[in-house]
Amino acid sequence: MNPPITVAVTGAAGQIGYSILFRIASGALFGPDQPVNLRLIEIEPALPALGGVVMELDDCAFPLLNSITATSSLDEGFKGVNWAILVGSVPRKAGMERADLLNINGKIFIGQGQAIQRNAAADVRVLVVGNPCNTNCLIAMNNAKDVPADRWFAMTRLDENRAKSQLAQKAGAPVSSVTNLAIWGNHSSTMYPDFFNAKIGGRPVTDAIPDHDWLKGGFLTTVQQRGAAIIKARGLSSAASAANAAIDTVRTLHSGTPAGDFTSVAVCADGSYGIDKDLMFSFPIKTDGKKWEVVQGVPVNEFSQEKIKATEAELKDEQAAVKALGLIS
Ligand code: NAX
Repeated sequence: MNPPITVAVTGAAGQIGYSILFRIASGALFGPDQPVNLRLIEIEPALPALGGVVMELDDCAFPLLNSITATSSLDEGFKGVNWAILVGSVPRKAGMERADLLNINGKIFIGQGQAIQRNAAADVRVLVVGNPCNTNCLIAMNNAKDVPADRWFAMTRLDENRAKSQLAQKAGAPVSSVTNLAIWGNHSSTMYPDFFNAKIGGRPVTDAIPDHDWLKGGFLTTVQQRGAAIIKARGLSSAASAANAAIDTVRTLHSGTPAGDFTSVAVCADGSYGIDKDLMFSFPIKTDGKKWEVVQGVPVNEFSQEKIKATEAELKDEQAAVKALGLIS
């Protein structure tokens, strides 16, 4: 058996927490030979509920679950963590402006960034799920300058998975045959699922699906509005699929992308594709499980360029807003 990997999850008593913890503990994240320590972080009022989740984790008797710590202390929660999955944040409520949301959640991610820097293992990697995840990640990263910029990620894999599923259903093909699906930009309704470069069974999607009006219209809006559709149907936001996407993201970053394929995750922009440096921007990424890189040379036509610029503009606005609030320098 390998030495345990320590994983922190914030917002551990929430909906996504309830879906993700059992899968991490069962081995879905790092495989059947890899023990894990779970460090579960919640705000004080949610600790009793978190206690119930811990009881259920105990009751599963997971062979790979080496230890569980449940705490509201960030220093204790992030002690020695190799992976931090930052889920906990405050949802937008009726009457709340976007600036209010950025302000409330931004403060959470200042404290968490600082605590990660103080306490985490030297190899720590961080995935931000709590929304607005790109900008929350930017804030945490800015408050943990000793943790290298290539360790910070914000989740767009749910958008990638949603897009793959829609394309597979339209083409009548298995979802596993859909590859090379890049999500560009922000995890919001402006993100762009790039069907032009995606493939189904190795063929361009634009060949496999002749209905280009659907690709440019219904497909894009279905993927972009999927979160809202789920809230409308369920009365609650997506949780199991979000937890699944977080598992997919960490597993891919830990174990690598298949040859010739890529995945999508928001990373600190390095100037690739002309995107403003330092925005947390979703790109096509390839990795061997240790180092990752933005895949270069993915063709961007006029249609795609317009969409990519729109999502970049939204992220620049968010960046300006959190700068104005003094949350980043
Ligand atoms: P819940 O409201 O069910 O759970 C959030 C949990 O976070 C609560 O238990 C709360 O006590 C805790 N929390 C709040 N502030 C905290 C803090 N400072 N430290 C630690 N814990 C804190 O929300 P849930 O459905 O689990 O969603 C969590 C976040 O994921 C939300 O911000 C949501 O918008 C975001 N999502 C992101 C997605 C993505 O693709 N990036 C998709 C799904 C989801 O919408």
